[in-house]
Amino acid sequence: MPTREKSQQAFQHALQRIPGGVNSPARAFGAVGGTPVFFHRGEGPYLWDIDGNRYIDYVGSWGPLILGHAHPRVVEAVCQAASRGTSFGAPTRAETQLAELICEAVPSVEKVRLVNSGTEATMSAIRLARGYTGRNKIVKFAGNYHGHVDSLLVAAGSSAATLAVPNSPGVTPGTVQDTLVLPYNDPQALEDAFAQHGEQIAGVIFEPVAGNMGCVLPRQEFLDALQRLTRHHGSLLICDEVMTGFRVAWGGAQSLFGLEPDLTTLGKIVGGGLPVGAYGGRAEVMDHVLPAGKVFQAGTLSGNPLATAAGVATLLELKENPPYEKLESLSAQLAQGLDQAATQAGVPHTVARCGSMLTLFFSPEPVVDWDTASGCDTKRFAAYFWGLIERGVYMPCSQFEALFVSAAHTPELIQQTVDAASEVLQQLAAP
Ligand code: HOZ
Repeated sequence: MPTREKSQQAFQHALQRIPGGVNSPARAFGAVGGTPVFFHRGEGPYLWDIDGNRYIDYVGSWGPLILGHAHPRVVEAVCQAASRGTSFGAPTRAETQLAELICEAVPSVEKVRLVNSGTEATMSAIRLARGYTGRNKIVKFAGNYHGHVDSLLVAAGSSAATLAVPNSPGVTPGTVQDTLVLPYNDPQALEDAFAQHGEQIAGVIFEPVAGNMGCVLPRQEFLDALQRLTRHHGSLLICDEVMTGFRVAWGGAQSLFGLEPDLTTLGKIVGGGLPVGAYGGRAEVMDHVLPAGKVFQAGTLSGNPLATAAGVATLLELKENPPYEKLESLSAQLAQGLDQAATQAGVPHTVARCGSMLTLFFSPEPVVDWDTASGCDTKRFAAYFWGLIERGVYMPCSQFEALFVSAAHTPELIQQTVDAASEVLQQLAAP
């Protein structure tokens, strides 16, 4: 049994100076118990912790590392950029190159602004939607996550257009009074909200494949309603592709489902593992952003040379050597393997997948929204997670996160993972 003594000590040390010992709560193991693993190296599909244990990694830094850890092309680009200076606070040609790659991949994006995180991207996009339309209300969906933007940190109200309630101390009722929370995948709830508030709705922000309540697929009729109702009422459709952009396809989820959003938010892969976000859309809308227009948005390190170099190198690699067929076959192998293993063990479950993001839900019912996601057996998930850690497999530490397969994984590693999961699931099912 591998020990993690050094990780445990490092966590105790971190607790003295960092709230909760972590710089983002998602990595604190709160949902699975125990203490987080501290890492010191990643290469390809593997991570090594500070005790020297090796893991097959399915977190991939929560999505950015579609090429695997320390991809040589990305490392080379970052090192070269660093040697020329890390930040100028002034324009570089590489920023335009990254913008062009994004616009080429995602045709609904004609102009794009680079920022530093997915949170900044969604925050800026909803400000732009409000500035552009002159309206105040934003619709979001329960169980969708758009970073820690105050007005989007709203509890899951599952009935249509419920009164929004902030779900973090520090988020004032006033901040969220213009946020309408609706159930995901429910076209009727959307129809009702527009019937009631249509003229006040600036925009609707949504994850085209939800990744923050586990991986939840959209129903086509829900997507159709999003497109139709926003167009009809003059509201902006804001497609949050921070997770799905360049992940489920080169053109993102919108290319898979035939969506034409007004604005798209990106992050994760677009920065190749460095802090980058982006928001873009129709030129006529984007030209409302300062200094072309009047909607304020700024950032000292936005488009900085290091992050931009990592992003350009990653997108060029994806464009020149597309890994999407390989990712599809590896991910299908993993999804089928986990499904079979859970079935053989007699563990009630359902598997959801879109491309290389997927979740094994400990629920016998299909998961379509937050209500069905929150009914999963999270205790069983915690035992499954730790069983996999003991066997050298690192999965997201919550039932409500998607796992990611990278182009550096192989069929052999997927088989090893399925074998490990099978052992764990058999143990979980044992009386
Ligand atoms: N689901 C989160 C990001 N989309 C996990 C990462 C984090 O918040 O640290």
